[in-house]
Amino acid sequence: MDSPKLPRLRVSAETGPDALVAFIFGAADAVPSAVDCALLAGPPVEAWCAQGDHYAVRIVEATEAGGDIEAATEQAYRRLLAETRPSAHPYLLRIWNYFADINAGEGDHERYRRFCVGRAAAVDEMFNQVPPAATAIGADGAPARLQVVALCAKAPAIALENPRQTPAWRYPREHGPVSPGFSRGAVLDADTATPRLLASGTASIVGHVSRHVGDFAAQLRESLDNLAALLEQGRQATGRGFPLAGCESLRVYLRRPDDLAAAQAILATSGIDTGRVSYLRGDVCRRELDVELEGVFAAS
Ligand code: 3EB
Repeated sequence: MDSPKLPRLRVSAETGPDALVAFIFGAADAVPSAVDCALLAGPPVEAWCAQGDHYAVRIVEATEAGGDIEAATEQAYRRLLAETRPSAHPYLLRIWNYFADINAGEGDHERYRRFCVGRAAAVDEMFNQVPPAATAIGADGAPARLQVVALCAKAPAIALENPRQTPAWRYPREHGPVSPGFSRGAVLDADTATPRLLASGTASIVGHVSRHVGDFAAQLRESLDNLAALLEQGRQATGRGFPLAGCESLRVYLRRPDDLAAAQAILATSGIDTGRVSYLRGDVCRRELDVELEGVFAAS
């Protein structure tokens, strides 16, 4: 879908006493680092404070030569690691990946699966030991542009898995030649008064199987159930509760903009403050799935 008039997601990071990681939906032409994902509805600013100079946001973009998403991904991740590891913020906690036509190509040639191969080829042992929380979404920007946004830190986060879901790094062969390298979530600042749980892209997958194919509402409800189970894991790992009501921001990626009203109706009864929800046009990396959630949750 081409939607040049819709605002785009912008990422900015500031450090200092009021340290802030801010994701701002702004006009694409005004913002060089705008993410190629159109905002369909919701607040134009997503911002959450992070501790002092503990965090840094790094943005890497790569251009696909001849449509080779695997090579572009490997190049982007090599650059990301080369910049991140020797820096003052060597730990990768959370990564957002955006590129076009994520579901194009058949079988192991599907572009998302090639992306997974390129990522796996570039990352190091430190990455694989505790894979970052992540999102990988098909966006509507330049056809040959891969955008990788990484939240980096001075220390590791607590990585979370979801008991309702097979760890992505253990997905069986049927989902691609290389298992995706990401964790289901990460808890930041666990030892402070204000921990935050970052949920990875969360879809209608139970075990490793896509559920409710063709039923948007059921997919969204299943995704919310997965999110609730992840938040419970955060509580068990830290002793702090992470209720849905503590949601500071939720992104809902919709394959079809026509599903917006149905999504809003379901989110209205979820316990999440609807004023915190942004709806974005994006393709889930499994073609049979129509919706994916991700979010930031404060401890109660
Ligand atoms: C899934 O659960 C859905 O490859 O980095 C979600 C979040 C998904 C991150 C990634 C993929 C990624 O398998 C897809």
